[in-house]
Amino acid sequence: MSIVLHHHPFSRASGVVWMLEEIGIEYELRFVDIMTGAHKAADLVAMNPMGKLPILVDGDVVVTESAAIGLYLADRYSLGTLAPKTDDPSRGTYLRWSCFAPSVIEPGSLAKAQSWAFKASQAGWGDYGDMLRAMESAISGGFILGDRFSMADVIFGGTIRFMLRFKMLEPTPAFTAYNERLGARPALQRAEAKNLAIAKEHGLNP
Ligand SMILES: N[C@@H](CCC(=O)N[C@@H](CS)C(=O)NCC(=O)O)C(=O)O
Repeated sequence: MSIVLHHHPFSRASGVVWMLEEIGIEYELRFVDIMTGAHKAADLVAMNPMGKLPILVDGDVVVTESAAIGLYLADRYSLGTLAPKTDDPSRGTYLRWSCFAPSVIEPGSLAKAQSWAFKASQAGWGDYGDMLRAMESAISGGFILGDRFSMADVIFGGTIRFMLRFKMLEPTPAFTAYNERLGARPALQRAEAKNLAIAKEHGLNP
């Protein structure tokens, strides 16, 4: 099997399992015990100098950064389906909101939760209220690309699901309805079952 995901069920690697299930290819999950620091082993740090999960290995290709992994998988294995083709005008919207999740939502939410002092005009994640309005605007058509589900929904939606679950985001009607649409994806349900089974196998309580 050429695709290997270095994985821990309580890490962002759990979201990559959803990506892989949406793509529908074979893959191997290799458990890395982040609780004991196994992700700092030399062979893993050689692949990801950040010493973090997830790490996806596809033959000779190593991809880290969850959003990059999703974009890579969709381009490589689902171009024209989960990723708009490069000449499809919807690709701009697809990339825009895929990048918004790690570059605005993640730091913006952390800044809010930890009361960081910063100038919204200087910080790339800007003002928290603006961020929330932007997020709601992105899903006003149903999915990021309207009625067409794409890998952008796994990336952006995965972040929203995580934040709702851990009460880092107010469950407005728009976010709640989007979360329900995502929750109906069979690939997400399979991924959650796999993550849960691996957690149980390793004696971890979700
Ligand atoms: N920007 C990275 C973040 C990766 C990350 O922070 N991973 C966490 C788990 S979710 C990790 O490996 N933490 C262990 C550590 O930093 O020692 C991504 O999106 O993949």
